[in-house]
Amino acid sequence: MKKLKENVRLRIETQGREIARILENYSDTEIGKVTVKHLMGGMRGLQAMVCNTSYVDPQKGLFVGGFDVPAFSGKTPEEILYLLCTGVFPKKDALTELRDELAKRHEVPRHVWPLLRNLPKDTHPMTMLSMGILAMDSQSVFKQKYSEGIPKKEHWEYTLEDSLNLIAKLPELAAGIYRIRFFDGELISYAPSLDWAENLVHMLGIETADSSFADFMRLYLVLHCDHEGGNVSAFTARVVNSALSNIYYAASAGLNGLAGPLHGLANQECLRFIQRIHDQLGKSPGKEEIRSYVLKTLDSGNVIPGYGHAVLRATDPRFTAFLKFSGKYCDTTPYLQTVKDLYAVVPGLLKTYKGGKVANPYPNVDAISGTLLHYYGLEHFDYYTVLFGVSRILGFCAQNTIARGLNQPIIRPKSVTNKWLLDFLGKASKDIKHQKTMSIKFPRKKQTRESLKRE
Ligand code: HAX
Repeated sequence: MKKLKENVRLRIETQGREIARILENYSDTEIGKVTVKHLMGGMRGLQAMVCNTSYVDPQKGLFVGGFDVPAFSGKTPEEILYLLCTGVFPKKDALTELRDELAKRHEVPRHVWPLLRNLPKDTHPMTMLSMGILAMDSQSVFKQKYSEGIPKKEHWEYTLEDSLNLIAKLPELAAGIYRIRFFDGELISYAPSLDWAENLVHMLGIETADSSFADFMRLYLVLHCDHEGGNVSAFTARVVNSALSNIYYAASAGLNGLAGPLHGLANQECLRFIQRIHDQLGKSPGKEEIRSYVLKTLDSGNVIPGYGHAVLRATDPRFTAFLKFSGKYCDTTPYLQTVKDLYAVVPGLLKTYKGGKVANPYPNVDAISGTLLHYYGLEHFDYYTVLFGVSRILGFCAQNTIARGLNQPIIRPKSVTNKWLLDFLGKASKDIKHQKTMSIKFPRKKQTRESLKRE
């Protein structure tokens, strides 16, 4: 992995110089304000951290290394991993080197399988993925080297080493979970001639008539790779790794956040939602019937899965990329038709729902991804977030390798109590009253007695 490592080193050096320059000149410069709403509202919109692997523009969506979704969605997951880590796409020899590295490291340690097999049969596959990864922490090179006392400047090298080991094993681990959880537990062997995504498809062992399954899996694993630093899973992974917990701990923790229905689990929830529509309204409901169903769902106090976003304020370009893919391969299924009908109906309804309270009425990536997984024969909804997780670990690994290279400190924001806040606000409101009095006493413009009275 000489080339990847060299380019990661270059990126860390460049970013290190940028950070030094920023800190030297602007350490105490304010870039925004913190409001009470930020404190009470999940810090939504608060700019409080830096992440350079990717960026989400509220209108244009995800950018990875400066490339928007249409520009990077035709690439392979290996190319995206390289891009996330280095900021550039790999040349042919660097890509071959990375693929060979991943192939060399593909094997899941043996002790992981009995652990997964011994879990209750109804364990959620996300629990299995998180536990499988956590169990591999025994192989952490970072942990070993840290206990030997390596200098701080080498932390990133062993984080990268752990990251490649972890990423390489994900197809075998994720496919194994599928086989254990939903079939007879017999595992399918890794095929050295296949790439990362193809191997995952191969080891799942799903009989599908459609040869575009591997292409779809590549697209799926590319589109879910990263979504800047503040989302629940990436942020959790960053916080955990900032304590110098190794990447296995960090990835496992991040996945536990991804497993929530407001985050990664939404893709299984979306297909469930569509299935319920079909159960109640038949396989080809009209738009009016769908509209009533959506309204009923909203009235019952439930969210419409796959719609809304904390950052995006337009249709997620990842949704659009999947829609385009489906147009080429599988446009005619009833589920996809309902995805399209929901897209025609839901934004209009959410725009006015709760007096326009929904910040983003448009679909996110989850509104379609599960439907496509189902088309390719993945009928176990509970498994969908595992594939999301496999992809998102690319982002976790890149973000944390770079953070270690930049020696970023432990993350530890300060919390306050209600009492502190009430005292502070009481004092602030007195200050405001005081300032008002002062402005009356010393008006800037010449004012008449009448205008002062009005004020
Ligand atoms: N349906 C109904 N109501 C919705 C809604 C939706 N799809 N999206 C937001 N709202 C509601 C919120 O529940 C909130 O209501 P309350 O104040 O009564 O609690 C109000 O609109 C304002 O919320 P917001 O500011 O628009 O959204 P948030 O940033 O708080 O939350 C969520 C963003 C994605 C969690 C939210 O839109 C949601 O729950 N969507 C449905 C679930 C979903 O699709 N999740 C996947 C998101 C993408 C992702 O992370 N994938 O992993």
